[in-house]
Amino acid sequence: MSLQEDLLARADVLPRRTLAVVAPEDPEVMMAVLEATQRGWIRPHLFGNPERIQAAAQEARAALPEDAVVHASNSPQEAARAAVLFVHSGQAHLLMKGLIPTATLLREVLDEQIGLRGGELLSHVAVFPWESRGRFLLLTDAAMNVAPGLAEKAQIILNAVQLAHALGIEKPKVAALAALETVNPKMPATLDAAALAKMGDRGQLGDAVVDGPLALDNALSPQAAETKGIRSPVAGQADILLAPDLEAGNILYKGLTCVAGLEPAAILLGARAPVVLTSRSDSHRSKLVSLALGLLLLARGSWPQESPGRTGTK
Ligand code: COD
Repeated sequence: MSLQEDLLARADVLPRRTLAVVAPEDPEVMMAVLEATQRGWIRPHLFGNPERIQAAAQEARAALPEDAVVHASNSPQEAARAAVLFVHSGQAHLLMKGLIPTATLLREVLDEQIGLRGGELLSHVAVFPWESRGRFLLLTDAAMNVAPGLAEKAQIILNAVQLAHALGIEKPKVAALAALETVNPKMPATLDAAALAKMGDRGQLGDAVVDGPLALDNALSPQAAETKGIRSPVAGQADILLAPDLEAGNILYKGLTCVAGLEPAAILLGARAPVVLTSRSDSHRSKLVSLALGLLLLARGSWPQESPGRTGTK
């Protein structure tokens, strides 16, 4: 069984949840949502333009569940606002991004009145199934935090560690990435990485092993680490890659998908509910596995706030 299939099978036995989808006006989103519905994972509520949603369902050759569509025709922002409010008010357990720019959705998620802030920093984690190594590779943050400082990077690591634990990685190895493995005062990413490594040593970053700075090859390739003589419990074996900023993270994400052909799942952590946040160009499989991640996280019950009225059983 592939790593992705294993995740899907794990979601098959979890309680059914209510999902709010923002602008699912795209066949790839629709296929993922409808497959998740058929597998018994979710009750979907689809926020957006009804005609375009119907057209996407037809293109995906799938029938929409009755009463699933919630009218929000004017703009993707209107759909985002309505869907976020739906989750905020406890009517859905998780949120999913459809055909809408990431920043437009995130602004609604961050809204102080109706948003999903949970008191922590929100951050994005991508999960790549690395089949040839038989394990998952997590990358953060490729989509939300533009230029995180040291404190933000620490919280970004804590969020990713939470997801790694949900995936069954007991003590994830975290590589704080930079362009090289030595500290260079002219390269701020190396300074942050060294400080994070020390925070990790002192137990400030949860149940994880953190090291840095590490260049990408040193983080992932045991041979590269050996050739360079790097003695580190993380080198060559990283489970989580912390990017120094969003540009680097996003380029690495797209490199892994477009060049290496890996199919990511992706999710936002730190909010009051899991937010499934894949790239608009990701496949329906990628979106389905991302939904499975959201369900796994909910099943661990580690969310900052759960509304009392929610029902979590099939
Ligand atoms: N977690 C918690 N609170 C946050 C976070 C966060 N990660 N980011 C901002 N906030 C809070 C701030 O403290 C503030 O109170 C409020 O939200 C607004 O913050 P600003 O002023 O930074 O808000 P914006 O609207 O200028 O920016 C927020 C975005 C998420 C839109 C911005 O960070 C962004 O554009 N991120 C990148 C999104 C993107 O384009 N990704 C592309 C790759 S897919």
